[in-house]
Amino acid sequence: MGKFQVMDHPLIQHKLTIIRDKNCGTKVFREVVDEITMLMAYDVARDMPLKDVEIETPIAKTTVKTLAGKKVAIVPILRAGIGMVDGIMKLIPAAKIGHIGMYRDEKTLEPHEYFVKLPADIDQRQIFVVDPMLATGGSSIMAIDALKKRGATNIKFVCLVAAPEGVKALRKAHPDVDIYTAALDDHLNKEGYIVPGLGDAGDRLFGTK
Ligand code: U5P
Repeated sequence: MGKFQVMDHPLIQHKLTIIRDKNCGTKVFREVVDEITMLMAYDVARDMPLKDVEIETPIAKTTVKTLAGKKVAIVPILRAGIGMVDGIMKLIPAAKIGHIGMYRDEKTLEPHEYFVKLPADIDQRQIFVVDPMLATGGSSIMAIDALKKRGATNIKFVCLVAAPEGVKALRKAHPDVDIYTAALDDHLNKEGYIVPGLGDAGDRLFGTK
């Protein structure tokens, strides 16, 4: 079974409170999502494997560590996931970025895949799938289905706010996937929004409402 981790570092909790507030505007929302994602990425990357390299400091030759593992791909679920790409890129600048476009039918709440563009060697990469909200789990399950269909095996899912319903569904559908969230909220409402949540993450990031 994959990991399930609520990353409740005080800085993360504080910053999450800023963006939950309905009076937080688009500019601050975007900046703080970026900061939270960077803080999360630091710990999500904790189990990245290292290997020895020999280098020469100004003083002596020495054997030290460098990242050895699979190369990384960040895969945002469009459109809200885009807000979480830069925060990870700041720490792992060599990562490639894939995109998976999903939209949610507002009546049935069923997700639909409309766009998939991934690095050619996606099957070789450590993948961070990002979406700020894990609500019903429909989008993340389908995005991860799309990745596995193309050979991906090493997948972590990173979100800011999760509902218990979504965590349960994602773990059932993809038990091998590690899930990292900044907060585990109370429940989903009838419209599929997380309560208390932070509203529609895409609209708040891009100022579309
Ligand atoms: N979503 C929100 N806020 C919520 C619930 C869902 O923005 O409170 C959006 C997210 O953008 C995410 C998608 O991409 O819906 C996740 O929904 P689901 O497929 O997990 O239900």
